[in-house]
Amino acid sequence: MSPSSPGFWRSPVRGTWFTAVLGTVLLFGMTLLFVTGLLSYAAYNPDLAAVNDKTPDKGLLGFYLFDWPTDPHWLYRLNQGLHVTVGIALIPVLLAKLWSVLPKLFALPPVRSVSHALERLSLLLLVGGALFEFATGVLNIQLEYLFPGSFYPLHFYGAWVFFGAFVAHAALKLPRTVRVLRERGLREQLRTHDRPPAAEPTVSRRGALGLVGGGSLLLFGTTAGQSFDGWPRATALFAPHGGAEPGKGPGAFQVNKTALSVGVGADRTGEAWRLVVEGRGRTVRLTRADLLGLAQHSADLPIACVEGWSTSDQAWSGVRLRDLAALAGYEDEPPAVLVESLQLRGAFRKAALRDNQVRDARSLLALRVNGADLTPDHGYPARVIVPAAPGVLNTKWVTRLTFGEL
Ligand SMILES: Nc1nc2c(c(=O)[nH]1)N[C@H]1C(S)=C(S)[C@@H](COP(=O)(O)O)O[C@H]1N2
Ligand SMILES: [Mo]
Repeated sequence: MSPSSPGFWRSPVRGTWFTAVLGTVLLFGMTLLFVTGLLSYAAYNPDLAAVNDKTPDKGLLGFYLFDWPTDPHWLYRLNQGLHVTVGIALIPVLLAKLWSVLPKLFALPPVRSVSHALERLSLLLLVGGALFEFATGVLNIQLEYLFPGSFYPLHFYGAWVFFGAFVAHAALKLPRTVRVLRERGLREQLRTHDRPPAAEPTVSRRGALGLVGGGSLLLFGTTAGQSFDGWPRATALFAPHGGAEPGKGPGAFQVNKTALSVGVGADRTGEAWRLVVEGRGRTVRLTRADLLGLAQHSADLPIACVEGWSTSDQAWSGVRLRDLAALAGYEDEPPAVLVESLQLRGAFRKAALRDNQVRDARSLLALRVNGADLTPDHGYPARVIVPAAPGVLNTKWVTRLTFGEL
């Protein structure tokens, strides 16, 4: 028997009701992923294109971009925690949904009419787009940037292709979905089948939904902990950095890239280190002692990575970015800034911050955290920390700040 004959697909669990339930979950879930994904992209200051984003020709697809705010200070932490945790938890739902409609892939004739051909093409974009987005997303968080530079454009364009097809698909299927779900109640459905079983079912509908829901919950429960400190982090088995709190002491919170792994050695962060601040025709060079001699301010802010993990608020202290802008000749209305690290290899050596971020009194060039000097891994001698910004904009091992239009 071939897959194109109906008898080949024997599971009585398949059917419009099972598909409709999973489709409804995905309707809300995928919409949340799309929205939080676009917000995450906006948070990256992609319009400061020279540095932060090299996505070619976003053009119209960048229509929603706005100046990412600095309040509330946990905004990116929440956004990205949702994006990654919900994304991972939806994997079993997506797979079950595809399984439930699999026979349609083999239906003959492959194309019945022009409109049928168009529908199949849209399904190709829908399914291909969904698998592509989940694959690139999971690879990016688990392999710590398999493709650092290219992940953003891939995931960004993939999202638009997927979502276009998703909207069309949802609009087409919504009336039927609503009808199927209204027809009979959940309890009854869990007991019955759409058609007489061709074989003894290996799993009941209740069992099938339980499997999908249980899988989802398991992934949720082993991922969500990465957005919290203390014991919940120990439950984050699927998090890229595992569930471990890195050591003890003031600097014992999650580290993205260690100093060693990107070749930042003590030879370049010791006495020889200087911070160069450039602005309106002025260049100022400062030692760490000079910086400690300037007015010190503190701010309680988290690190929230695009990978979804985050720390709770840490007590940072150092010099306000806007005070450094003033040193460079921008006494009032500080402009955007280009931040450069002394790091020689690897990604994230530079980042651009927008003027609203520079102006915020909590945006610091931090020298200390939790009452002690920064550890080498957290960016000693000096690092940027900005409220509500993605972790990637909080450049470590800073050596140069260039204020001005970007
Ligand atoms: N120079 C430099 N700064 C960097 C990075 C880096 O790799 N190099 N990683 C960024 C990313 S992606 C994150 S999430 C934060 C992590 O900061 P932490 O390691 O202190 O927690 O640092 C950011 N600053
Ligand atoms: Mo990050």
